[in-house]
Amino acid sequence: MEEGGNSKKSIFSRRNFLKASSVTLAAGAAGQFLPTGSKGTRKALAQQAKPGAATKKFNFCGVCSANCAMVAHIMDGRAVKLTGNPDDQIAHGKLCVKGYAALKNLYDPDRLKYPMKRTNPKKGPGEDPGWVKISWDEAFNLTGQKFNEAKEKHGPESIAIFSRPHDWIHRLGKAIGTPNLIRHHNTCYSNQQAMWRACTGQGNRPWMHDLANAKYILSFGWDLPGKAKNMAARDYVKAISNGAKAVVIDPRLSITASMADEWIPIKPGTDLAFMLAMINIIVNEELYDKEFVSKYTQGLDQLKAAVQDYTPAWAEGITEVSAGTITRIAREFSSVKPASIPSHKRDAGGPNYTNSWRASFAMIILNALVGSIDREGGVIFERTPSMVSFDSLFPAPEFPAMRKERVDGFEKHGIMGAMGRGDFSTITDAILTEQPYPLKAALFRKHNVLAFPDAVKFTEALQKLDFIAVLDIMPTEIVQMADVVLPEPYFLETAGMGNRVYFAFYPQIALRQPIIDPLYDTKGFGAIIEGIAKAMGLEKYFEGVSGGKLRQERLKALGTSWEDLNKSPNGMWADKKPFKPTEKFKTKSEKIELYSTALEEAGYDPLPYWQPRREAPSDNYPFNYIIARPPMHRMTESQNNPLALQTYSENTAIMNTGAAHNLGIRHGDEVVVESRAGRIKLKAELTNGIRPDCVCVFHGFGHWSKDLSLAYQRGANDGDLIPRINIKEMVALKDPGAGAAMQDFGVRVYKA
Ligand SMILES: Nc1nc2c(c(=O)[nH]1)N[C@H]1C(S)=C(S)[C@@H](COP(=O)(O)OP(=O)(O)OC[C@H]3O[C@@H](n4cnc5c(=O)[nH]c(N)nc54)[C@H](O)[C@@H]3O)O[C@H]1N2
Ligand SMILES: Nc1nc2c(c(=O)[nH]1)N[C@H]1C(S)=C(S)[C@@H](COP(=O)(O)OP(=O)(O)OC[C@H]3O[C@@H](n4cnc5c(=O)[nH]c(N)nc54)[C@H](O)[C@@H]3O)O[C@H]1N2
Ligand code: SF4
Ligand SMILES: [Mo]
Repeated sequence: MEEGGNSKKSIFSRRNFLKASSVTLAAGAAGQFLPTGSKGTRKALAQQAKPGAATKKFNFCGVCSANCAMVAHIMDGRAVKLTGNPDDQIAHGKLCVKGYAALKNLYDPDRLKYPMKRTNPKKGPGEDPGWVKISWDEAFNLTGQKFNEAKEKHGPESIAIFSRPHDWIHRLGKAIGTPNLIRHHNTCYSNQQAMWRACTGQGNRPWMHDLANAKYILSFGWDLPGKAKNMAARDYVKAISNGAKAVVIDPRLSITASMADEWIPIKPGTDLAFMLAMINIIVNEELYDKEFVSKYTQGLDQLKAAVQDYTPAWAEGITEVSAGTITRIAREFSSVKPASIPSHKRDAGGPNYTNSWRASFAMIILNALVGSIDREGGVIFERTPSMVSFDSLFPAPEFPAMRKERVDGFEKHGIMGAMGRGDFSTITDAILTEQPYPLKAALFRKHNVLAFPDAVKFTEALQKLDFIAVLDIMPTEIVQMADVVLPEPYFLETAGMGNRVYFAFYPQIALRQPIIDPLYDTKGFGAIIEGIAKAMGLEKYFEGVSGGKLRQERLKALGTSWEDLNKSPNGMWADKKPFKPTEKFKTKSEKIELYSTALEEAGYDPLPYWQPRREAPSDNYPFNYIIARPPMHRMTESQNNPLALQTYSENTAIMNTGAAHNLGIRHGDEVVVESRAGRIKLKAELTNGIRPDCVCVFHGFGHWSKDLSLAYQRGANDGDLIPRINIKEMVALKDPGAGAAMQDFGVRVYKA
């Protein structure tokens, strides 16, 4: 690959790649994320019926948020195999490599087995917490007492709950009276969510895509096949096998790029310029879908006026992709039907750069211009069953008054602020400086230390808190920072139901049955939250609340029941109705707003004007830093899984061969990667599949918890290099999604 180059053909021809991938499939489990048909699964299921054979239970995968429905095969009380549920819209009978490996998590000997308290007050890497086993009563009482102490001395807002959104968590937060429910979204997809809300009025961004029917697929860093997301890989391969053209714009030769017709290694953080130039061509040459645009969008004239200066020649200077290539792709994209730009979380529209929200905006506009929003071959709004709400079923007594100002400043962002998601970038400085006010205690669930920008500093900040309670399943780094540990069962030991979201052309629900009895002295999430509430004297907010009743009422409203779902021969409930494209969108104008009035009202640019990223590489830090994740690992949760480690055992600094050699770095050498925030040491991995000005590090490694016996000290944490942002800086960035700018800084690399 040349730097500053024009588009390049993929280094693999498509046919050779597919041939090569089928060889890998035959060779081992690592390749199983690619679809191979569900015949084998059906045969295995048929065998279950025979007496003396394994019994089967239904569940759905909790390793990632795709939640593929699974069938568990149990022999003599032990789960021996997981397979995909053939009737699930998402799984289509297949799991991915991470899902198949989930049994190793279930039976991981390092799992948390009972409640514990620490005896060593010192916290952090290298400190032994001095765990002591305690009873559940003691765990609840200690947590309740410490939370109440913080509440009485410093106000309820001095308690923060770090957790993904959940009914029980919302209830607990309101009962305590803290506005500080802090979630990870601004490191993940908040930009995309903000922009879909602004342009289409959807509460969230769409989670699915009709890739199988697309004839032209344009990816700006979209790489779900490279995450082993089965449903995406399956349809991507199907589309290109049916003759669709795939073009991947990515500084790195991703797995998606390796299967594409064309790989365009764009300069990082400049996709917005490429997209604006595409819009310029499509609008000026009137190549857009006239019927769709006039019927379902508003703001074309303002958009046209705004993009006049954004010519392909202008974009060439910014993106290092030739004007000819940009023009050709704009024309192809708007003439082949259906064409679309799939997008998920951390692609060019994710919270990677300070201009990423504008790129997310431009991607929505491009999809709208070619009529690919909620249409065949395009981005699809998932069709999920409507659910009775927790609050309507369990109305609460009046909640205490709550301070509006959040400790992470998230309420200061119009559009996303209202959703109360949370900011992982600003929380560290807020704790350290006690601004806007002091935080004294925290409850953590499903969030780990290594997920925070500048994780080293975040760990330091946590040492300032008086008390930390952690709900977890494994002794990860956040557990090492805990005063009290409240262990939960693994999802395979729990009951529940899950809407199909990632592939929901029609409403469908999957059943979750405990596949074995819980192995340890754990308690379900709801029971733990209620236990804490009771110990705090807040039991009135949870009176009558029950997960069983919630499930039952939700199913009743759909005309079925928990009993029926449990009796269903395939572990699924479905309301198969034909797909009806959206006619009216949920914006003020009931159209897709190319000129967003919602953004304008909230004080943001209503159009995706050009803005460069915050911090391009400099003489001091000459490399772009790229973060991605490998197919076989899941965030910081799988590095103790022996199967995942067999296929990928530690992360590396992925560099361009020529650029590394210029620095005297050879494949396998130890190198230091350093940013203005920190430094990490790992092995260099050299490839031609990355731009010479980039270094890529996969996320998930660098564990310092000694209780993770396999994960301990493998590789390094990419996030030690990400500069945190304080509230003032975050507000000044005027990003409607309050994105964490995960890659918006330069790094230097040298031999260790
Ligand atoms: N296997 C696996 N799957 C997962 C996860 C996991 O940990 N493991 N995590 C899940 C979660 S929570 C998330 S958020 C998603 C994330 O999954 P993705 O959204 O696929 O995000 P990344 O893995 O970060 O990959 C982003 C891609 O963007 C490219 N990129 C970086 N900078 C630029 C740029 O400036 N321009 C362009 N065009 N491309 C760029 C990178 O090279 C990379 O190929 O994956 C989900 N699925
Ligand atoms: N440096 C860096 N930071 C990042 C990212 C990155 O690429 N690089 N990516 C960002 C993104 S996209 C995301 S989505 C976030 C994810 O960040 P997190 O949501 O914090 O995800 P993990 O780091 O995997 O940590 C999850 C924790 O939950 C625990 N856990 C798993 N299952 C259960 C369960 O059923 N119950 C309970 N109680 N605990 C459980 C795990 O053991 C682990 O301690 O990270 C963000 N932070
Ligand atoms: S894609 Fe893989 S990890 Fe995610 S839910 Fe499906 S099987 Fe599980
Ligand atoms: Mo994410």
